[in-house]
Amino acid sequence: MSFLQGKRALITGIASERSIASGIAEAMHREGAELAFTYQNEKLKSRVESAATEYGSNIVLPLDVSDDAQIAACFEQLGQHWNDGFDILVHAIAFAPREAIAGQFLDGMTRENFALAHDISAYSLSALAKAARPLMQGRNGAILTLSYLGAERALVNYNLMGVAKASLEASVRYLALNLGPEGIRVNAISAGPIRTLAASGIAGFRKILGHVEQYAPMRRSVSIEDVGNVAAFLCSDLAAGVTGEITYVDAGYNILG
Ligand code: 0WD
Repeated sequence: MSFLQGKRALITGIASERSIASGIAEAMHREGAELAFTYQNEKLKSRVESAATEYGSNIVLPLDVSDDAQIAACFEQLGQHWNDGFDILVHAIAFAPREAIAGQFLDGMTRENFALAHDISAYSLSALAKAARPLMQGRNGAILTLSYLGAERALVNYNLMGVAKASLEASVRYLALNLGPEGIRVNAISAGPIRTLAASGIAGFRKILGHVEQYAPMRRSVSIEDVGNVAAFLCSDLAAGVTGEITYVDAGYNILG
């Protein structure tokens, strides 16, 4: 059905083929979108380049979201490739120091850790939205980010990342309010636990996954394909009436009491 035919999407956050962003790229490519990619550092460059090649893209740009100059350069270069603009921005980026996503909440709580986690995991969404905005005018654009249940519930070990995700989810709503009049929608997917590089940093991740597989209504965890398909839908014109929403792709786990 190719419901993203004619759309252009910038995908951030590919660190491996297991990354949620890889599942999103796969689904968006299948639905006909033209893709561009960013990589965080030189170590990840060749991996992201091979992903781009797989999806017929030659737009691969450096982007460490902690660096304002890189954000500006990224969208300037993107504008050279896609000079009449682009439609979809996928933000699949998060970071917190390891000691802040293990053990007791207060143990890893320092001013530095708090600032860093919020900078990379929450502020970066608004920073990218601001830089992307001029290129997304007049095209029924969509911005999508990734969150987790720890944003709204106190979950063991998720700790500081939960606070940063709460900020991210609030940012989704305020961005939706700000950008709605320009036809740009902003949404998040709250994904169930998936084994990725970022997940491996969370203490006790295997146990969390096992718990979901045992108790979620669907009695399974979700895959990057599950998330990718919903991401493609949310960023397509099929979801033209949806903005400011947090959509769960978690096999129903969040409804449990
Ligand atoms: O269970 C999970 N895996 C869930 C992940 C459940 C619910 C939500 N999420 C979220 C994450 O919090 C994140 O926002 O999904 C998003 C994507 O995460 P992922 O696919 O699970 O993880 P991964 O494959 O590691 O990609 C995240 C990437 C980083 O990877 P590493 O592991 O190298 O930190 O985010 C990127 C980086 O490539 N990233 C950055 N990109 C640009 N600038 C930066 C940065 N400063 N820091 C991290």
